[in-house]
Amino acid sequence: MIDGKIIGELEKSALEEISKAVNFKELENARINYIGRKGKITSTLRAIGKIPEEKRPEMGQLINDVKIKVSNAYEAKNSELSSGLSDKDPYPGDPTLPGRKNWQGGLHVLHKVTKEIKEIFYGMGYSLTEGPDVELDYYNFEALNFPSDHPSRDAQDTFYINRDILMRTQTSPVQVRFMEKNTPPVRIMSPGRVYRNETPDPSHSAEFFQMEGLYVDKNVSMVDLKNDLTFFVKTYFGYEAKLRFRPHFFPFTEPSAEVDMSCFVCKGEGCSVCGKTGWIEIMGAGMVHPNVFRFVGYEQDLYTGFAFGMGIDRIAMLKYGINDIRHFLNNDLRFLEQFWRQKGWE
Ligand code: 2NL
Repeated sequence: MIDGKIIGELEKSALEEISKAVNFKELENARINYIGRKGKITSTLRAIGKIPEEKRPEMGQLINDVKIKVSNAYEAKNSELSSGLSDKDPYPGDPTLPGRKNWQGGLHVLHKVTKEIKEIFYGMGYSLTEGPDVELDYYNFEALNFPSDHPSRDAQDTFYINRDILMRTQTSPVQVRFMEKNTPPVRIMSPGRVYRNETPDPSHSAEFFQMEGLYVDKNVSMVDLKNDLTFFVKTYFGYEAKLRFRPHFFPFTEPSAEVDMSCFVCKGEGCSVCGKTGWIEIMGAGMVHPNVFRFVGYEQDLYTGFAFGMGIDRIAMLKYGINDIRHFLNNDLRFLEQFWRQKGWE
């Protein structure tokens, strides 16, 4: 039967247990024991209906007061423990152990390589332009002098949204948009994600990153192109690097070239990195085709320009010895975190 004595004893032992608690676990046990859903004070309060009716108000008041007191004691103890003011914990932990490390993330390796490339071109006076990943067929192909029967316009190579809209296959459309709105001199770079309908393998991915550059002014020649690209390659891969320009074809440039650098592993002797040739292909480039100027409304007789494009993933793979392009988008931290503490990177 519930009476004042039992309630008094409950109060005493509850307050005692709370005051003795030296950590959250003990405090939580005391709370569960007394004022939790199945605690002694809670169930006593619930059993109030079983005592004679005339005693209920008095006992109810008593047990309620106790519950409030115990709850207050619990709250007080809880903030005492939270503030760390309790020095009664006999197990404060071993202060000689090393502290817990703060987990810190880092930038994605492709982001960092993009940044490094950008810094070099900023140094040559290029500025940054960006544009949409979802493009009009007009900007991605038409204005870049791609004939309508060119194979890269096939749905097999390109992700089409509909007949006129597609995922950009290069970042050149960004530069076309820029030329439409600005008159020469134009000296821009456009990094970004591009999309091609590829089956992934160690050197192919349906999404990868490109850095394109464009310089248009009066009297821009192939010499200027070679100069800027040579400066970039030497700055990024080392001064001893040599460049080689091989004739090639791109619809939007004429003449066009593929650009190789001397192999930084074997210095041109021939090894597995360069496929025994001594040369590594790193980008494509050329003099902007007059038709491109016609599309953006530049005077073809007044201006000339060069353009180039490189795969950022490919540059990153060469720079850091990565053997599979698919690593970049797998988001496996064991791969990504290797590049967070490289020398010279913040
Ligand atoms: C490659 C080749 C290249 C360009 C990109 C370009 C842009 C405009 C006009 C003319 Cl707006 N050309 N871009 C030119 C030559 C090559 O990229 O193999 N990229 C990975």
